[in-house]
Amino acid sequence: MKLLNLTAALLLGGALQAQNPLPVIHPQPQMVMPSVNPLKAPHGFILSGMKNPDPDAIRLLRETLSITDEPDALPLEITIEGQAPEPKRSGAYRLIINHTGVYIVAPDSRGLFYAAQTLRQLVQTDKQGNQTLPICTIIDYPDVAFRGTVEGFYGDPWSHADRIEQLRFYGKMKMNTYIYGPKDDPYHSSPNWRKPYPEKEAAQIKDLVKEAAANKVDFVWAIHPGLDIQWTDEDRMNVLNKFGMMYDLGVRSFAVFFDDISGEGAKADKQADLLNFLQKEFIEKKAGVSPLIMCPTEYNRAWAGSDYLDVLGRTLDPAIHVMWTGNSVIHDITLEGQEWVNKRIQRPSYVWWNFPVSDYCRDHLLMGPSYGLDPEAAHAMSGFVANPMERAEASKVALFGVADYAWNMKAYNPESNFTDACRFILPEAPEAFRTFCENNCDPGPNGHRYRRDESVRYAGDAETFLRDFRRHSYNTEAADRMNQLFAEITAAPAAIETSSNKALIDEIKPWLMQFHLLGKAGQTALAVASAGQGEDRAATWQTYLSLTSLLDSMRIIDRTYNQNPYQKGVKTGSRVLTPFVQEIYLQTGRDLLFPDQADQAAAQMSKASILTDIEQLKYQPLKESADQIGYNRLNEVLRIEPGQSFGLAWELQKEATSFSFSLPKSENSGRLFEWSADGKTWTAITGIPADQPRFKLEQIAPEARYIRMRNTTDKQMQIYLYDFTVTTKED
Ligand code: 14T
Repeated sequence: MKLLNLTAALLLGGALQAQNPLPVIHPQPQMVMPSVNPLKAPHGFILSGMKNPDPDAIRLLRETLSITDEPDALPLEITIEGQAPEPKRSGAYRLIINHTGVYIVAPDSRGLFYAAQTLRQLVQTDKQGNQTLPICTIIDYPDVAFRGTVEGFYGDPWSHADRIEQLRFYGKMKMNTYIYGPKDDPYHSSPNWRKPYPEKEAAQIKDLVKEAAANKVDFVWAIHPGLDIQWTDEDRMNVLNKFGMMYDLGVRSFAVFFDDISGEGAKADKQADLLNFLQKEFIEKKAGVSPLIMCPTEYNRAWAGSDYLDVLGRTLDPAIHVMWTGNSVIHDITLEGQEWVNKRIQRPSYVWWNFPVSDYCRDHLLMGPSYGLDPEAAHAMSGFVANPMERAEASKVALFGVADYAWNMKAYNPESNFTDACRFILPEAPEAFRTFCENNCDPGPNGHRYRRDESVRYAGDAETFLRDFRRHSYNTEAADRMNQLFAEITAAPAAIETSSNKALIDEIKPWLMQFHLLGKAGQTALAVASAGQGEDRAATWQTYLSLTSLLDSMRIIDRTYNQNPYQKGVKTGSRVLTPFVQEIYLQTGRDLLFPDQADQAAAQMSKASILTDIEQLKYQPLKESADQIGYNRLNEVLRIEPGQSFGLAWELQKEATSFSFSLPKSENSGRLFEWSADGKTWTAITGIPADQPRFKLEQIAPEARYIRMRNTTDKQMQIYLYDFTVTTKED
C-alpha cells in the first residue's frame, strides 16, 4: 500500500512538475508533491516553533532565507518530533511549503539541517531580493543509514583544507559519514598506531571533528593495527588507549581496519576477540559513541576462501558493522553479492565501494559517472561509503553520484546525475567540464580488471571512422563529428580554468594540459587522414609532422608530471580517443614510410612482459621506462602456490645489466631465482642470499631474457611484492 502511494505520488509529481518545474534536488527526495503556485515572501520569514533549534541548521536557514522580525513576514515553523517520516532514521524530514508559510518537521537536528539544505536548492531570489519558494510537500529520508566516504587509499593523504571542504560538501549532499583511514598516515597504521598524534595533527583532527559536526557528518576515526599487532593484553590496551586519546580529541565514531595484512594479524577469532573487547570496554562505556565499524581481512568475495567470514559472523558482537568491497577488491555492487556475504557475516554488510579511488592507476583520473550500483540493494547494506581519489576536489564528480544513490536508489540515474554533478561542481563552464570528465573515466588495464566506459558518446563514430580508414577510405560524416568533438576538447581546458575552484584546477592541471593537446592531436590526425586521401604526399607529410610534434608534447607531459613511483604520467582519453589518434598516426606513418609493404613494417618487435602462472599477477600492468622494466608495488599479500612462479621477460635486443627485488616478510627458504634465454630452459641464479628480503644482483648472464622467482616448497608462500625490477642497457 505504501509503495503504491509512493508510486502514485511520484507519477503525480512528474505530471505536475511539467507545469511548475521544481528545480532538481540532489540527492533526490523520496517524495515530492508539488503544486502549481509559488509562495512569495516579500517580507521574509519569521522563525517560530521550537525553542533552541540546532544552530547549524538555523545558520543555514538564515543564509538561505531572509529571516526577519517584521510583522508581515511569513512563519517559518520548525518542529522536532518523533512522527516525522521513518522516525528511527536520522536525517529524515518533512518540508511543507504552502501559501501560509514554511513548515519543517524532523525527528532530529540532522533532519532539520537536511530540510534547510533542500530549501537552499528550492529558493529563488530576484534582483530586488524578493524570495519565492515553490509550494510543495516533501517527505524525505535516506535509503541507507550511513552514507559518505572512507579516506582509505594509498598515497598522499588529503590535506586539512581538502577535508574541511569535503565535509561541507557532504553536508550539502546529505552524506553523514566520513571515515578517516588514509593508508599512508603512520598514526593510523604501522608503525605509530599505538602512539598519540603529534600536537599539530591532533589539533587538526579536533578541528575536523568540529567541522564534521557542523555539517551533521560523523567523523569516524579508523585504526589499522594488523601489520604488527600482537594478540596480547598489552596491545589490546594499546588500541583501547589510542581510542581514548581520539575520544579526548572529540572523536565519537570508531573503526578498526584489518585489510591488506597477512599472518598473525589476519586471524578471525583474534580479531573478533579484540573487537568484542572494544565493544564492551569502550563503545558501550563511553558516552555518545556510535556503533563500531570493522574492515575484515577477507573483505571481498574473491578472497573469501576460508571460514574467516563465518567465524566473524558467529563471534562478532551483532552491533559491530562489517565492511565489504563486493565480489572483488574493486567491483560494482550487486544485490546477489550483498546477500551472499550478509548470510555469512549474519548482518547487512557496510559497503566500502572502491570508486573513484585511483591508487592502482595513478596516471588516470576517474571522473566519470558512478554506475554499476544495484538499485534493489538498499535493504542489504547497513552503510555505503566510497573510497575516493587522492585528488579530493576531482573526486566530487563520483561522490555526487554516491550521495544520490545512497539516499534514494530507485530514483538514481547515473547519466543525469553526472550532468548535474558537472554543473554543480563547475558552474562556470559545465559543458566543458562534462566534456573533460566523460573522457577521463577509465583506469586503463589494471590488476583488478576493473574498467569503466569512457567517451561513450563518441565511441561509435570513432569506430566507424577507423573501420573505413583501415580500408583507406575516409568517412566524412564520422570525421565531421569527431572533428567537432576534438575542437570542443581543445577548447575545454581554458573554459574550465576560469573556475574559481583553484584547488580543483591545481589537482587536474597536468590532465587539462594533456587534454588540450589531445584535442589538437585529434584535429590534426583527422587532417592527416584527410590529406592521405589525396595525391599530395608533401601535404600529408606536413600534417603528419605536426601530429608527430603534438604526440611528442604529450609524451613530454607524460614524462614530466605526476612522476609518482607507481603509475607515472598523465593519461587522458585513454580508452577511445588516444588510441584513435594513435592508430591514425601509426597507419599513416607506415603508409608514408613503407608504401608497398605496410604489413611487414608493422611487424611487432618483441615486447617486455609479465611472466607468471599466478592469477593475482596476470593482469598487473608492467612498470616500464627506457632502461627498466618491473612489477608495480603490490600492496596486497601475494600468495604463491607450490611450483608457481612470477617473473619478467624483456626485449630480445636488450641485455640486462642488473636485477633487484624487495620481497619483505617472505618465508624466504624455498624460494628460487632463475634465468632463461628462451623461456623454456631455466638456470638457477646463485649468489642471492637465501633469507634476504631485498637484494640487487649486479651481474646477469648476457644471454638472459627472462628472470623469475619460483616457490620450490610444498606449501603456499605468502610474500609482499614491493619491487622486482630488471635494468637493461638503454635503447
Ligand atoms: F579495506 C579494503 F576494503 C580495501 O579496499 N583496502 C585497500 C584500499 O585501501 C585501497 O585503496 C583499495 C584500492 O586499491 O584496495 C585495497 O587495497 C589493495 C587491494 C589490492 F588487491 C591494494 C592493492 C591490491 F592489490
